[in-house]
Amino acid sequence: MQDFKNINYEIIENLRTTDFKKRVEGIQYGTAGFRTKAEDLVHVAFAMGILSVLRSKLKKAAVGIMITASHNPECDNGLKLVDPSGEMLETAWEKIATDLVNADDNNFVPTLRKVIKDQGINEAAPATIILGRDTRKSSPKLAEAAIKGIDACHATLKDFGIVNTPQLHYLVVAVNTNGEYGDSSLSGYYQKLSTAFKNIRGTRINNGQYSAELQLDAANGVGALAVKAFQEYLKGFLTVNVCNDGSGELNYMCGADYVKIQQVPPLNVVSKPNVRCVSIDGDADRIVYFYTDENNKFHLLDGDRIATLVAEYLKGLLQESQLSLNIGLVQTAYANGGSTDYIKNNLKVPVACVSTGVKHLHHKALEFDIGIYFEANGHGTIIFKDSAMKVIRDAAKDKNTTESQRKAAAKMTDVIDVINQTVGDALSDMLLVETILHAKGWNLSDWEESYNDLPNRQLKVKVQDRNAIETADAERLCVKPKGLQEQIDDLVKQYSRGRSFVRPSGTEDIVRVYAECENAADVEKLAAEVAVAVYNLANGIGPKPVVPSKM
Ligand code: 16G
Ligand code: ZN
Repeated sequence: MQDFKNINYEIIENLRTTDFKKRVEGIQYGTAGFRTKAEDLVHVAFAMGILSVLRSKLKKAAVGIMITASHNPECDNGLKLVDPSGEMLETAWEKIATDLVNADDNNFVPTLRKVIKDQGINEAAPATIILGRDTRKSSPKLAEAAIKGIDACHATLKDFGIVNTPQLHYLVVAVNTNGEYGDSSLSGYYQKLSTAFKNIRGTRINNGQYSAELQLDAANGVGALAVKAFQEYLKGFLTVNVCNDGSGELNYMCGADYVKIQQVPPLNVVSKPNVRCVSIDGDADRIVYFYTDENNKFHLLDGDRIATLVAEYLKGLLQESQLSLNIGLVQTAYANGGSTDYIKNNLKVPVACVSTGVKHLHHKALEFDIGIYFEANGHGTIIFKDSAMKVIRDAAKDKNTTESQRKAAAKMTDVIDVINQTVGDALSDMLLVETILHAKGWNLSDWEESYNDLPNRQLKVKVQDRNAIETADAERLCVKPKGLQEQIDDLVKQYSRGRSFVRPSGTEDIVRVYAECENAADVEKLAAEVAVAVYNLANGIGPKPVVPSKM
């Protein structure tokens, strides 16, 4: 029998008032957990170590802690908790986390006791924490602080050291399903995804316009390690040439976020025209594809493209296998209007729009038998209901159907195993896209031909208080400050296929502006005009009629 010792409040109080004193006020658990300057996070890490134990005791399952600040600069860091099913921390607990971290040092233990009482947590219950961190210089110190918190609660710690975000999510689910989802080790992760990929690829490595080689920009982040590990498993099936592999500055002019926002290739990708390139972000949960053509024009294939490619492919496999499972696609307001029109009019797949942030997309996607969700920034995955996976697996073995039906179902079972269903996973998504391009015999320009993106632009506006902006209808409508939505409507009206929305960032102290319209020359102007309207109204300068007539 294991001896479950209770939480040691004395040690906690002692540490909180010495090594892990509160450093800053008002830090918030946002869409990506806590994220700020690394030196301000040490006390946060300690508190999160403790809170993860409470969460684990409550849920009677392992909970994850990931230390990373994704695409932020090296000086930043962050912490997020991963729920037992691999999902983001439940929303109600974001406030609990925020309150605990911001409690005054001498009020920390009482706050902790209150959480335990309010949530009805059994202190004597066992707890297991899965810990992972990225390659930032500040990460070991934060991991150490979290471990101090975990140890003070006498929980079981499984420290996986350096991993990327999707690997940590995978490990949490693998542990909680006793290996049913996959072996709970990094080698289990590589093995599961690469075996399924190789099964589908078979012996024909190249096909039509598709060649099994690509360039990968790893943002100088933790993802580079996973790519290198994958190279071994994929030998002979896919050649991945890595640049920005950690030898340069993290996220500096490289990575998926940079490439998507700036719409330019990253530093150090030296490739011939029309070569297939991908950029992943600093913690490997986002991916975009791109290439530069013979006229040196840059082409981006983002999360919207991946979602449509996958939707079409899975729809085809369902038709071939004659399984009546429903597929749905989930996007955010950032999805290009071109992609949404294509999904509705050509793919004829139901499409939903939700607020930014993985938890919103993930929850909505759970409503479908097969839910495909992607943010335009390249974060996304595909989730299959347990019942849908059973139907597919049974169909692969069903002797009463035709061989082609069985084959399509069998292919889908491998597709399921290529996918990291627990969260957006850049490398799993890459293997899936490579599978589909290979099946179709496509290069990137073939893929790009399915629909045209509308020219688009994103801007950041610094205002006194970004919370002056409030939105509704999945962030497509601005309800505060008064009059701003009317101004946006007036501006948008002047541009063919114009659309624009604004929202306060959840990760930076700014307001984001998105604009798209038919004409590339106009989109900068539309974005700038909306940005001016935001600046004026959010700072209380206005309402000012910034409605310049279009020339
Ligand atoms: C976080 C979100 C990401 C979202 C981004 C928006 C998670 C795990 N990550 O990185 O999905 O796109 O925030 O950032 O939910 P913003 O609020 O600064 O625009
Ligand atoms: Zn990320």
